[in-house]
Amino acid sequence: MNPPELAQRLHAAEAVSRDAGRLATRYLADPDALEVTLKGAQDVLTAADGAVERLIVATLRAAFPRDAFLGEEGGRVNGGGPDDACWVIDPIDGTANFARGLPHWCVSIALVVAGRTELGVIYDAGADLLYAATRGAGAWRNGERVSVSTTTDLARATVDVGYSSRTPVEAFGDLVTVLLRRGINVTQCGSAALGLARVADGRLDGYAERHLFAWDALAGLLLVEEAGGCANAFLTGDALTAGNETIAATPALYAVLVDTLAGR
Ligand code: LIP
Repeated sequence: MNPPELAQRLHAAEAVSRDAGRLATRYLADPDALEVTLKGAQDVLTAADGAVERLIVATLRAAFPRDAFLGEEGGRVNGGGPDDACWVIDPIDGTANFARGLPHWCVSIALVVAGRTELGVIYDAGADLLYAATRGAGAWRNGERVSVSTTTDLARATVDVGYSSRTPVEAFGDLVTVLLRRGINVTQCGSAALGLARVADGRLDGYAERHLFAWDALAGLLLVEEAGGCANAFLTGDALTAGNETIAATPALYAVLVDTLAGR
């Protein structure tokens, strides 16, 4: 994909993420319309998730009819071969927070081309913060360049973590215990994409979760890399559909997180 084609897609993703955030916010104004259900234990789904994803897919498909789509709620649309452009969409990341009117949720859109994330957009509608990155062109928040923190002292570091029933409770407990024992402050905001965006803009120093799906993680991982941080190679094997572990941090903290998740 050439730079002008990528630039067109970034502009479209930024615009539709704002529209998606406005649509999700309208649902919050009418709790009866939310229709909150569970896909599994603590795996919340609302009517807004589907409506927002349909808006994003319809808008981007009209603009880029040859592109493929992979959404958290709608699955694969337009098929596409391994070298085609594929949009990877989490319409509302942090759905459990969204369903209860808590602030930590966002729209997350990534574009994968030939197995590599080439652009990522995360929109924190509650705070009106639009994060965007294309590979090699830096990470941005509301049009201003951002970078990871310069934290090196673990006693000053804060790492956001996430958990889902897809991984053992004990493994999550071990992760938190080891980080706390190393003097690191641990938070769990409940949205991986937002946690990763906040690593990119320097307000957090790392993010770790033992399993995430591509739609949760890809946009945020690119933001962190483009902001001067380190991130694990998420898209190995069948990770685009099966998911993978997610580790992203400042250069000073990254090895600590890798070792902690590896039990070293
Ligand atoms: C959520 C992630 C969160 C993770 C949750 C869930 P969703 O995504 O952002 O970090 O811990 O288990 O996967 O379901 O709100 O899109």
